[in-house]
Amino acid sequence: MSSNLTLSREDIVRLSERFEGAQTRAYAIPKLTNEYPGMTIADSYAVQTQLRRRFIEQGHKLIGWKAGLTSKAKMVQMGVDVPSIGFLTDRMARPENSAISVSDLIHPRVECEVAFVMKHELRGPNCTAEQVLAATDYVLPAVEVIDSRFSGFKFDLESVIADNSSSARFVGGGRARYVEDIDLRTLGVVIEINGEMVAMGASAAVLGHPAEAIAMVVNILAELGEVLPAGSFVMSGAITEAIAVKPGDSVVARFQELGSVSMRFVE
Ligand code: 0L1
Ligand code: MG
Repeated sequence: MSSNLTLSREDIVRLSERFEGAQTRAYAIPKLTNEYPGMTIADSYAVQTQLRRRFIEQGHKLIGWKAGLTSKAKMVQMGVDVPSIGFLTDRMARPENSAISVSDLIHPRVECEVAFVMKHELRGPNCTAEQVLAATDYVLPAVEVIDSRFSGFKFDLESVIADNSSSARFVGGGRARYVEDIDLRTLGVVIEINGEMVAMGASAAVLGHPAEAIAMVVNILAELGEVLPAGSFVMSGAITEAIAVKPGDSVVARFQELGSVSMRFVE
């Protein structure tokens, strides 16, 4: 991937600083392609990698990864046609049933996802869904709170990957299950806000099977020269479109076989 770089080292460092500012102080910025119309996906991952290094240097712990834009509903909603990945740190995790502040977010949205916890390391290229299932310790339900740093949630694939695929917060919970005990392809999901059902879907919406999304994460990591370590927490991508939330909202994501995950949003 590095052979397709068009940004200089200085540009990559400067852009990672721009995202660090926008993410930690919650302000919106224009999409990167306004300034760099020729930038490539390799450039985007180089900025994301630099941002990850900056956070790790500051003491954040890398705990896993996420697949983004893995369902048709998400791709249509955001106007892109290729999935992406992003990194997850301990600072993004929130406990189940907690109050999540939106004062340090710009325009949060929630997504229901199946999360995988790995018992073995995986390395690409050519990682398959079967290899993912064999390397999985257990799965659990999760809600991702995404927050694009781009004004109006408007971006293209190059810009959003550099913004760590809109990663902001996540909540894992419900009931952990072994993959051999459930059919991961046919899990139904309903998301309720303030007691009202706002979206529903089935897990096959995620690239046909959520394990395919984890294989995609492993194969993109290989292009970045990285592996997925044992113990990683990996979210496979939204099953429905993302739903905007505001202070006062109570969210319950109900997953067939995996239980529910709840949280509320406060100022
Ligand atoms: O987790 C996701 O699918 C988000 C990927 C980035 C696109 C977005 O912000 O909706
Ligand atoms: Mg997501």
